[in-house]
Formats: sequence, structure tokens, C-alpha cells
Amino acid sequence: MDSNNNYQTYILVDIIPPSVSREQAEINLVEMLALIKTYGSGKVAKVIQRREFPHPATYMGSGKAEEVAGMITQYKVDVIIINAIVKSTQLFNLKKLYWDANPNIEVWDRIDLILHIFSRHAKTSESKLQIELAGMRHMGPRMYGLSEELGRQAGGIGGRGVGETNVELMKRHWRDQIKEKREKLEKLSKTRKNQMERRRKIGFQTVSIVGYTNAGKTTLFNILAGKKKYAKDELFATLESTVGHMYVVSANKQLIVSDTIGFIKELPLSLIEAFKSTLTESIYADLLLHIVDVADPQMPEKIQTVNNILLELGTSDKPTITVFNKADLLSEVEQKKLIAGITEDEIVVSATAEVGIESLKDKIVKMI
Ligand SMILES: Nc1nc2c(ncn2[C@@H]2O[C@H](COP(=O)(O)OP(=O)(O)OP(=O)(O)O)[C@@H](O)[C@H]2O)c(=O)[nH]1
Ligand SMILES: [Mg+2]
Repeated sequence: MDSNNNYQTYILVDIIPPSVSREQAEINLVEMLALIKTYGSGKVAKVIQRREFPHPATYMGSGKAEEVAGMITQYKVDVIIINAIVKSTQLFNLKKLYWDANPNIEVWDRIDLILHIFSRHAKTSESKLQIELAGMRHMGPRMYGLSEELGRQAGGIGGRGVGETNVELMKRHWRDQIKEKREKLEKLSKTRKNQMERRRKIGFQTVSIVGYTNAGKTTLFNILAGKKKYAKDELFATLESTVGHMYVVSANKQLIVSDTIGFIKELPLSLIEAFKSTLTESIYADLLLHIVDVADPQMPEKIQTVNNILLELGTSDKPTITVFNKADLLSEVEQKKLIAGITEDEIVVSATAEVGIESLKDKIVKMI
């Protein structure tokens, strides 16, 4: 299913508490719809259920889950995607429930969708390895659930105990594989760290671009480092980290600048952990540029998400310039208001219109 860009039909499911307005519920789905669009082309039907809490077995209530089964048959649905991080047993129960309607049905949560995008976008062996590791960590409990289920079935027809042994075997194999991949990644990370150390010894300092996915990091990196890296209006266009040189004429100073994977809300720590090797540059940088999309209605939440992830990575105390990007999308009045309110370590730019770039370079030199 991952190997081509086939047109597919999706149902996007969300559970919202009764107090949340329909309007807010629609806003909550904007990012998921953008993620689905990034993953592949197709039709998306939305199913929103009002419930205080998700159902413990099937996430949706049983009536809604039945309704979705009908939609699967009627619209020939390929993938059900739930806008949350969902327990493996719930996903497994739903898959079982929908087998009759479509034996090939996929039931994903938010993390599954992100992992599927990652595996489509990964280019280097390092990012492929990181995605495999993240996927294994995420899928592990689900695989155990499946084999436990098979074990119970085998037990029912006289093969008691077989399943249990298989689960143990599977867990051990899984753990060994995870260990192997982690060791390979640690090696890569060490090589990267050594490279950074060497650069530091000969006097180079590093500026790392970080921020929410689609904020314009790669576009800005391309301008600062004079590169032509892939930048696109999709989420997670960049999965690898790239370094380039940046020369600031006014200060006669050469710096290293790096671009990397973007962040997104509700990233589990295991996924961040898996990408630590790619994030090495940011973790050891001398200065961070936190790129923010000013035209995004969810800007404050996204700034908070990035700050939280930086905290988890242990880089939150680094000198940081907040770069308010995409200012060209604001009205003149909004631009003026934004500029009037900024502090010493903030700056307003437009990467595509190349406005504010020289001032940004000056600020970088001043703050590093
Ligand atoms: N209007 C406007 N669009 C911009 C600006 N900067 C970037 N973009 C657009 O925003 C989209 C995302 O840009 P990227 O540079 O790929 O963003 P990114 O942060 O690297 O995204 P990921 O790698 O996917 O996390 C692209 O369509 C860019 O053309 C800007 O200053 N103004
Ligand atoms: Mg990028």
C-alpha cells in the first residue's frame, strides 16, 4: 500500500466532548486533512462523534462504529484514520469489526499516518532506519495483541500454550531488532557528533533551523545557505538534516547552518527519540532559529509545541531567535502590529519574498 500513490478513500474519525463547538471540531481536523493530503490523493469523509470519553473497546461508540462499517461497504473505503493516539487494542478491535466490510481495511491512528508519510518521504539510509525503529516501537504492542489473539484461538482448538510461546519468541525477536537498529543509529549519530566537533575545533559555529512542520524552514535554509533543497506545501517534506555554509558579508563571518525535520503536536517521545540522530545538529548548535508561520491561525499552540519538544530534547536553554515567517501573507496593518510588538530576539521576515533576510543575518551574528 505504501509503494505507490494510488487514489484511496479515507474516513477520518474524531471524538469530541459535547462542549466543543462544531466549528472548533472542524478546525481540529485541518491538520489531519493536510497530513492525509500529504500522504496521497483521495477522497476523505469525516465522521465526528460527540462523546465525553472514547469507548474503551472500539474508540467510537458501538452505534457509530456500525455506521462506519456501512460506509466502508458503500464507499469502498480503504483506510480509517482516527484523529488521536489510540490504544492498540482499540485499533485491533476496529480492524476485526471491519474485516467483513473490507478484508484489506487499514485502521490507523495519528501516529500511523505520520509514520506512513515518513516512510514515503525518507530518502537517506539514516532516515529510513529511524522510521523503521519508530515504526517498530509503535507497532510492537499491536503485534503482540495480534499474536495473543491467534494464540487464544489456537488454544481453543486444542493447541493451548502455543500462542504464549510465540508471543515470547516474537517479543524477543522484536527487542533484538530494535536493539540492532538503535546501535546502528547511535553509530551514525556519533559520526555526526564527531563532524560537529571537528568543525567547532576549526572555529565554525552552527546555527540550526527548527520549527513546526511547513513553517518555511527549508525555504529559509535555501536562502541562507544558497541551496536548492526540496521545499513544498506539505507536511514533513524534510526528514533528513542538511548542513550548509552561510557567509555574512557585513561581519565577514562564515557559519554552518542546518535544516532538519519539522515538529508536530502529540509526537510521542519514542518517535522523537528515534529521530535524535537527525536532530543531533540542533541539539549541539550554538544558536537556534525557531521558524514560525505567522499566517497560521494556530500559531500560538504550534510555538508551544515546538518549545515543549525542544525542552524534551534538552535544548531549551540555547540562545534562540524566533523568526516570524510568511509575513507577506499578512495585511499591512497586521504586519505593522506584529513588528511593533517584537522583542530583541525576535524578527519578522518573508522567506519567499526574501524580505528581512539581511537583518536576520545581522541578528544571527550578534547573538551567536
Ligand atoms: N507565502 C509564503 N510562503 C512561504 C514562505 N516561506 C515558505 N513558504 C511556503 O511554505 C511551504 C512550506 O515551506 P518549506 O520550506 O518546505 O517548510 P518546512 O518548514 O521546511 O516544512 P517541512 O520540511 O515539511 O517540515 C512552501 O509551500 C513554501 O513555499 C513565506 O515567507 N511566505
Ligand atoms: Mg523542510
